[in-house]
Amino acid sequence: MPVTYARQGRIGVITIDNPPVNALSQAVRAGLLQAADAFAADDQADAAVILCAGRTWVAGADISEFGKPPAEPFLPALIDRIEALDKPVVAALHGTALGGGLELALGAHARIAAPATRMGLPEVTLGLIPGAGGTQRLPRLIGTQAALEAITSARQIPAPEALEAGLIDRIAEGDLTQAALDLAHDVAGQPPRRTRDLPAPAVDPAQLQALTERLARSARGQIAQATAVDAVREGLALPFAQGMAVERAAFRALMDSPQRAALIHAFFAERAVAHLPEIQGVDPRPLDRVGVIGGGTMGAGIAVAALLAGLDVTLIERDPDGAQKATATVAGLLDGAVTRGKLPAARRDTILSGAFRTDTDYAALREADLIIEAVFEAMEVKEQVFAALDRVAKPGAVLATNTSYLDVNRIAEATGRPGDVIGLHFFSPAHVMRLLEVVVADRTAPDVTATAFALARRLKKIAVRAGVCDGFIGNRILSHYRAAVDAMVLDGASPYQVDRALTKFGFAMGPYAVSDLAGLDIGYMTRQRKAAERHPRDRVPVFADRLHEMGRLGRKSGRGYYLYGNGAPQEDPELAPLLDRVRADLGLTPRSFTDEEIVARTMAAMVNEAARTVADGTALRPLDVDVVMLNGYGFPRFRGGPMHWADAQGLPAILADIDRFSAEDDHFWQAAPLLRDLAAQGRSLADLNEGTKS
Ligand code: T1G
Repeated sequence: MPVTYARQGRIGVITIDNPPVNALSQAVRAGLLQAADAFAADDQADAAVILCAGRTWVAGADISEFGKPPAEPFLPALIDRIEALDKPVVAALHGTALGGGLELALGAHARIAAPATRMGLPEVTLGLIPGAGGTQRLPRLIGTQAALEAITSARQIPAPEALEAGLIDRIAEGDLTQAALDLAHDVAGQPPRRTRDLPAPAVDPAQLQALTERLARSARGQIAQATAVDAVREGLALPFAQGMAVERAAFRALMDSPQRAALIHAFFAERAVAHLPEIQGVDPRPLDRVGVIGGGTMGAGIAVAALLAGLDVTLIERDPDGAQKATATVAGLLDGAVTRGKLPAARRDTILSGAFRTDTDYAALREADLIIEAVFEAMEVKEQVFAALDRVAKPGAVLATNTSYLDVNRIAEATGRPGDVIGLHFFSPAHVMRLLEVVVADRTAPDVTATAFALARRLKKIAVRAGVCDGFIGNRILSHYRAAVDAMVLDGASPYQVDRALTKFGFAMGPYAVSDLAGLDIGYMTRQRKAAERHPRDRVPVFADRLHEMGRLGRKSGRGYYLYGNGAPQEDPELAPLLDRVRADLGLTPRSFTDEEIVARTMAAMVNEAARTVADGTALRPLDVDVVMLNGYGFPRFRGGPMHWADAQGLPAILADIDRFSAEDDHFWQAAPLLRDLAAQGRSLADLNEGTKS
C-alpha cells in the first residue's frame, strides 16, 4: 500500500511511500483519498500530518502516466477534498517538493519543511503548467509576481526563502516528523486555513507585460510559459472554482501538445541513457583521486568539474610555467563559480589548498584512480602520453582520453592494458556543459564503462555511450548537417539567413555564429585533416577557407562571418561579394532558399546521419542521439531531439525530402537504409528505444 493512515495520540499520520520519488501515481492518489476519508471519520484525531517516506516529499505527478488515459481520482479533486476537510492537515516536506507534490502541500492547511528542502513548480520544463491548483493557490500565498516567476522559471525555492515568502509556515528544527506533529498540535482545534479562501492577489498588467516580453526571449518558441501567465491572470480574476477551471482547460490543452510529448521524451531519455545492459550490475572502480594531463581550456575545465564534485585532482603540465598557468585558469574558473553563487568562497579556498595540485612529473599520478588526458589533438602525442601512463599508473587505474574524434582503439593499443582505456569526450566549457560522450573502445572492460558512468553521475553530467568512429555521435552528425548548410550557402543562401532560420526553428545559435564562437581555424583544420579521404563529389565550403586565409577566425579575431565590436555581432557587408566571387569561380548560379527549405535540408541531413549512427551501433538507440543533440549541440529541447522530431514529422515525409534533394545531389543525399526500413514497416525510430519510459 503506497499510502497508510495511523494515529499518534490525537494526530492522524498519513504516510506516502512510493519510491523512488513518491510520484503521485494513481495508486498514491487513491490511497490519499482513502486516508483523507479515514482521517475525516476518525473522531480521535483532531488534526493530521501528511509525510513521505524515503528521500523526498512528492516530486510531482507520475510523469510516466502522461499521454495515457487519465485515471481517477484526479489530482485537483483529491487536493480539493483534503483542503475541504474540517480538521487541519499539515504537510511535512523534505527533499524536493515539486509540481503536483507542492500543489498537494498547497492544499494542506499548514506546511513545515526540513531545512534543506527545495520546492517548485517545474511543469513548464515538461511543456505543461501546474495542473492541480498551482496557478491559483500559489499566488494566494506568495503574490502574483513571485508565483509567476517561480512557475515560469521552474526554479527550486530553498526552504528559508519559502518561509520568508509565506509558502511554508515553519522550518523544522530537528526531527521533521516530530516537528510536524508539534505543528499539528498547535493548529488542532482551529478552523483549517484554506488557501483557496485567501483573497486573490492583485495582478499588475505592467509586470505581466514585462514578464511576457522576457519570456519571449528566454523561452523562445515554447508555449507553456505564456500559457501559465494567461492562466494566472485569467484565473485570479474569477472566483477560485472558476479559476481552477481556467487552469484545467489550459493544462489539458498543453497535455495534448507536441511540445509536452517532446519535453517528456527528453526527461526520460536523459535517464534512459544510463540504462545500459553492458553495465547492469557491474560495479564501477574507485573514483576518488583523479589525474588530469594538460592544463589548457579542456584540462582545466575537466579539473574544475571534478573538484566541484568533491574529487581530489592532480593536474600534470609539461613545465612549471604551464603548471602555473593551469593553476591560474583553475582558480579563475572556481572564482567564477563563487561569483555565480555556485560555490561558497570558503569551499574554493579549501579546494585550492587541499584537493587540487599541479605537477610536471607523471609519477605524481601513481595513486590516481582515474586519469584523463586532455593534450593536443594529435594521435602521436596521445600515444606517447598513454605509453607513459602505462608505465606509471597503478594497476586498475582507468586511463581516459578526452579526444573529440581520434581512434580510441589505437590509443588503447599504445598501452599494455587496453581494457582500462576509454574515451571521455567532454564538451567545452567542461565544468558547465552537462554532456559527456563515453566512447567505449573494442577492448574497454565493462567495469571501466561503469566507472565512466559513475563519474558522470558524480559530476552531475549526462553520459551517453558512443562507439569509436570519427566524431563519435555528436560531431559526426554535426559535420554532416554542416555540409548540408554549407552546400546551401554555395548555392546561394546567405549564412545570415541560415542562422536566422535555424534560430527561429529553436537552435540556441545558428551554425555560422557557432563557427565564429569556436573559431574558423577549427573547421579549417578539420577540413585539412579529412582532405585525403574527400570524395570527388564532396562539396567543399571554399568560402570558409577564404575567410580563414584572410585571418578572419571569428570572435577571437574580431571578424569571421560576423563583425564583433562592443555590441551585438553585426553582419559583414563584405561577405556577400566574397560569396559571389566564390560561386562565380565554381560556375554556380546562385538561387534563393526559403527559411522552410533551410530547416528541411538541415534537419533531413541531421536525421539521416543520426539514423546511420544508430544503424552502425555508434549510438545505442535513437534516444541516445536525442540526448547528445539536446545537451551538446543546442537542439531545441521543446522538439525533443532530432530522432523524436523525425518521428513527429513522420519518416515518410523525411524520406520524401531526402529523395527530392537527391535529385540535385545523389552523392550527399542518400537515404539511410534504417529510415527506409522503418518507414516501409510503418514503424518509428521510437520503436528502437525499447525498454525506456520515453
Ligand atoms: N514521475 C515519474 N518518475 C519520476 C518522476 C516523476 N515525476 N521524477 C523522477 N522520476 C524517476 C526518474 O525517471 C528516475 O527513474 C528516478 O525517478 C530518479 O529520478 C499535476 C502535472 C525529483 C529532482 O518535473 O526533477 O506534477 O531512471 O534520476 O537526479 O501540476 O527526478 O531510476 O528509472 O531524476 O535525484 C512535476 C521531475 C511533474 C520533477 C530527483 N515534477 N523529477 O532527481 O533522480 S508534472 C517534476 C525531477 C506535475 C502537476 C504536474 C528529478 C528529482 P529511473 P532522477 P534525481
